[in-house]
Amino acid sequence: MRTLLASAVMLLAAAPVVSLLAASAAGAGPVDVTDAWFRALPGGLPAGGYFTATNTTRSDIAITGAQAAACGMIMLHQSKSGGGMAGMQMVDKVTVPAGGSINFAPGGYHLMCTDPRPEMKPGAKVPVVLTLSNGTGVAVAFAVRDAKGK
Ligand SMILES: [Cu+2]
Repeated sequence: MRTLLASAVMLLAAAPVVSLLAASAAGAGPVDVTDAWFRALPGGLPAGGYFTATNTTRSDIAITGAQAAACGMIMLHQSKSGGGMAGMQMVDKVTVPAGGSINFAPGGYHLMCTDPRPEMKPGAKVPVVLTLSNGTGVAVAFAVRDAKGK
């Protein structure tokens, strides 16, 4: 049984690369994304994106980027020493360990959505595709909250 399961996992890992257009729905892919939200700020300021990513496979998978029509540009960022624009840096990738999860949260890793479009307003949902190191993407609907995170 154990061997069968391992074989199934191997087969899944060897599945053909899925294009971003066919990105898997949240909850169905190698990386599950939950509690996804943006903090929308007034005045065209960048919106921070937060979520929890869980790797359901036996191999490390990295989040390598994101695409979102609601953002002029969207990047992976990491806050240093508690936050503020000056305390952030771009990162190339964030590894989600095999069978583990990682939090994108205020003060740590986050998506940085610059030049947010009008649809980035509290109460709305905006689609994001997270790109993964295995060549697939995860489509996630991010809830938009206000500056207080509500
Ligand atoms: Cu940032």
